[in-house]
Order: sequence, then C-alpha cells, then structure tokens
Amino acid sequence: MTTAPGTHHTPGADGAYTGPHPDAPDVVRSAYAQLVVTDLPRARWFWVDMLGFHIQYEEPGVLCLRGTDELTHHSLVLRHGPVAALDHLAYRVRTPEDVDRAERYFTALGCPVRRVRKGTGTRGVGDAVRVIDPLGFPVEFFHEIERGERLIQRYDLRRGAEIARLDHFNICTPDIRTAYAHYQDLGFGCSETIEGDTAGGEHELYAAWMYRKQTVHDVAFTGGAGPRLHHLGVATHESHQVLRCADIFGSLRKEHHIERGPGRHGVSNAFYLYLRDPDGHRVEIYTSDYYTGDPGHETYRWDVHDDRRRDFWGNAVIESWYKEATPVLDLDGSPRPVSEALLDESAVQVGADGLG
Ligand code: 4SX
Ligand code: FE2
Ligand code: CA
Repeated sequence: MTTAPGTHHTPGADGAYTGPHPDAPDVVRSAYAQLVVTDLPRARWFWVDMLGFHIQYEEPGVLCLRGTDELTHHSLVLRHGPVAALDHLAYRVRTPEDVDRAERYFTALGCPVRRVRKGTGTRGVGDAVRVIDPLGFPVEFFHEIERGERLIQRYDLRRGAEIARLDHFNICTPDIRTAYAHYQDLGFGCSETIEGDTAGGEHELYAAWMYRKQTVHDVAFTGGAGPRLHHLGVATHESHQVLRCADIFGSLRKEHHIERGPGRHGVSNAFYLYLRDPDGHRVEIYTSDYYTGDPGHETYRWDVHDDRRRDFWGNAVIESWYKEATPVLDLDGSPRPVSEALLDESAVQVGADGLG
C-alpha cells in the first residue's frame, strides 16, 4: 500500500503510516559498496590519492577502503574485473538475527537470495545475505564486520578531499513510487522529495531521499533506466575539503573528472561536487546536510519546477548527470539488463536546466 509521500510517513501524523513491515530486517545504515573497476592502479589513484580514502586491506585485484571516521573494515571495495559495474550495495543490520530476517524477508518477496557465509564473501565481512531486491539491485545485508584502527585524528595521513565516511547510495530506477514503497517497508524515513506540480495536484514523484541513520539519506532514487547505480555519496567534514579536491584535479590537468559542481544542493542543503572515476563511476563529495533523527521529522517536498531544487543557486544540471550511470551485476556476476525509463525529470520544462 502506498499513499502520497510527505503526507503519511510520520508516525501518528495522519494514521496512514503503518511502520516498517513487521518481518523486515532492522537496517542500521548504508555501509559499503563494491565496485568493479577495469584498471585497479588507475582506480587507486582516483580513490586513494585524489579523494583520500585509506587502504585497510589489499590483495591482488582487490582494495578495501575507508574514510577517517569509519571504524569498520571498509566502506568501499574496488575489485578488478572485465566490465565496470556495481557488484553490490551493502547495508549493515542491527543484530545477527536481522541477517536471518533479511533472508526470510526477501525469500518471501520472491527475490533471488543467496547466503554468504563468513570467510567466503567480501574480506572482513561476517555472515551475510545477498539478494536481488525488488528494484533489481544486488544488495547485501550483514551485521558483523572487522574493525579498523581509529584514524579520526591521524591528520598526518590525510590527503585530497580527506573523505570522512560513506554517506549514501543514489540509484536509478524507472519507478520511483515502487522504490519508495520498498524502502518504506524496510523502515526508511523520507527526508525530501521532488514532485510534479504540487499545487496543480500532479504529484508525480520524481525523486526521494530516504534514511535509517540520522542524516538526510542512506539511499535516494533518480528517475531513469534501471537498475543502475547513479552515484556513491561520500562525506567530508567541511566545504573547503570539497573545494580543495576540485582545485587539485585542476592543477593536475585532470579537470575532466569533474562533472557537476561545486555547488549547494536545494534538496539536503549539502555542499557538493560530482566526479567520475576512471571507469565512469560517479562519486559525490558531500558535506553539511542536517539531522533527521527526531521521530517527528517531516518530509520536505520540492516542486520539480523550482530551479533551486537540485542546485540552490539555480545552476543548470547537465544532461550526463541525468542520463549516465553504472550497470549492476547479478548474484553470479553477470551484468543485469536495464529497463526503460518511465520517468525523466530532465524532460520537464525547467528553466535553469535548459533541458526538455
Ligand atoms: O541534486 S539534488 O539537489 O536533488 C541532490 C542530489 C541532493 C542531495 C544529493 O545527495 C544528491 O545526490
Ligand atoms: Fe547524492
Ligand atoms: Ca566537466
């Protein structure tokens, strides 16, 4: 059952929100992503030397990376492979029993489900379950993960954008309302949406930002052909780190990696910069969004015609940002087919975008 986002998700607001599905696993947060890259030394240059991720573990063909604030083994795994793709997204769940709960929940939904025993999956991760979720994405649920040494005050090790932590996943899917309902069943709150003419009763849902941790999001949806990964959002502490990163790309004549920004988002209020890695995987350097942990936190709804929604200063969003994304893999490692887009925000007549 779905009702209009922003009107019902707050428990008690109008009685319509029924809470997470009773059988859903208790998700703590977006925890890590595993990307397939075609040239690991070049990917290492980008993610480690330029962005400032720390190497926690390496073996031939694999790099496990984390930010300064992360105490877990990794928030990003780069794996060498023949085709650039998303191997899987991973959410940490609250207890070991929640891993079993995830297995039952996705089995009941009729999804492909695979149990990954400790020591057979991603380095450092304990017992896990991998599924192809109802949106077509490869997603892992795990509880146990190895710890890493505290790096928060290792200023001597900082480089590039001085990445603090993974913040969010942004995924392309043709049907935002279905994505919204799926994550609502998993207990995610909704911080912000972009909707069709909210005064004219259009209420087409173009995008939504949903969270378990107490920030604007763990996952957001971009309307378009899917399943594809739109970007990984990684957080810095301060906006000067975002600017410094952009400056270093310029100094090295590597400015072609910069795709959009720097700027201030309307949605989330975060300061941002989008980059493309050597394989075209998109990453957003993101900082200074806001707290959403109050249980009465209400959804903020943007009109798709508001030029400030995606860039608060009204700067145009370029077409590649709407259209290009990373393909995803099946549980057995083969690329998954991509469905047609049902919804195209870039086709809406919006002055600043100059699209449509
Ligand atoms: O472009 S948006 O302002 O809608 C936006 C995009 C807001 C927050 C994000 O993390 C994002 O990727
Ligand atoms: Fe983002
Ligand atoms: Ca550019």
